[in-house]
Amino acid sequence: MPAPSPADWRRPPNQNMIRRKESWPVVGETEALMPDGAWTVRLDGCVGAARTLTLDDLAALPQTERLVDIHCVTRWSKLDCRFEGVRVMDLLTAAEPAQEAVSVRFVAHSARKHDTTLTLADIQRHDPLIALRYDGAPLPDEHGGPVRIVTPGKYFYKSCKWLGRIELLSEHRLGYWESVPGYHDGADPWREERYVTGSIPPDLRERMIAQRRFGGRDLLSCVFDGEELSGLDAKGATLRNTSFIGATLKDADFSETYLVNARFVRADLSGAKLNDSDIMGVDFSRADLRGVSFAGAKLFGASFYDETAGPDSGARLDPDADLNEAQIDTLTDAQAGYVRRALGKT
Ligand SMILES: Nc1nc2c(c(=O)[nH]1)N[C@H]1C(S)=C(S)[C@@H](COP(=O)(O)O)O[C@H]1N2
Ligand SMILES: [Mo]
Repeated sequence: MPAPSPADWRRPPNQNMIRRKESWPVVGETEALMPDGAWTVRLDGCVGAARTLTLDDLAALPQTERLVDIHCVTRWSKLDCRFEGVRVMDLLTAAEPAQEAVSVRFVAHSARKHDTTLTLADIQRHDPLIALRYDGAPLPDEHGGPVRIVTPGKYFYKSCKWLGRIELLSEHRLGYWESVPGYHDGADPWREERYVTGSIPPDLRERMIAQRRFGGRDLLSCVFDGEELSGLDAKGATLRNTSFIGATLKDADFSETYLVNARFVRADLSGAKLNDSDIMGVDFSRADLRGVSFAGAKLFGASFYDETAGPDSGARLDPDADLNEAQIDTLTDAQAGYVRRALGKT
């Protein structure tokens, strides 16, 4: 057996690798809410020495450079991202955390005052960075500039963009993604701690299957494996991490549907509409995708075959499917290669 390449042993389960030079997608909020006046980071809560730091204050503190492997919950990873900034640990030490402090809340200068939390134990273990620079240049605005958190060893939702406040808490709390859509608070990519288990009342699930209408529902981690759902109307629904393994979904309407991390393994999607859907990280291996329309779909990190099982596990694609070159380009090399061959483009 050949030795695994570094990229293989550094790839957590079910993550797809982005090419090294490639930029990474903007996930979640796309812009900061600029504060009136200068950008500041407030450090307060259960600390002896609360303070407000300007960007100049942060830049004047000792800077640490770190190569971080980014693992997004939507199944893409990017290795060796070079961030520079101030260690959260250094700031906390100077702020004299109180005895009762157990957790740290990072809050953004953003429209929804986005937040995420890490326990002090996780801070010590993962040593997050208050990043001011990426790849030798100021952090780009859309990726959290001028200043964001970068937490190595956790899914990227534990890395708050546009940092405005660091609050020490005497009781651990859940952040936005962890409490609203149900992302896993552990966020360990090696244990695939992506989502908490979702559930819907069984009678509602039966009704949804019988009527084949999901309306505008917002569901997490639901399982529809093997169900007969031909002609399903799921237009505009939010279906995070849904399992449709082996389901019959002929002519289903998934247009404008949020389907991140859905599993369509062995599903029959022939004739389905995926127009303008968000299908990042979706698994289409062994699915029937003949006649599917993909116009406007976002498919960063999606899989069309199982790389462990080989190309025989690939999805069936029409040579005239409307997957365009820009979309195929957002896949990893291996996945893009499979799709191009299946579409007869090589
Ligand atoms: N302020 C803020 N920070 C955030 C988010 C957000 O919506 N708002 N999303 C998180 C998620 S889910 C991810 S994957 C990363 C995405 O960072 P990127 O846009 O630089 O890829 O930011 C995290 N930090
Ligand atoms: Mo994310």
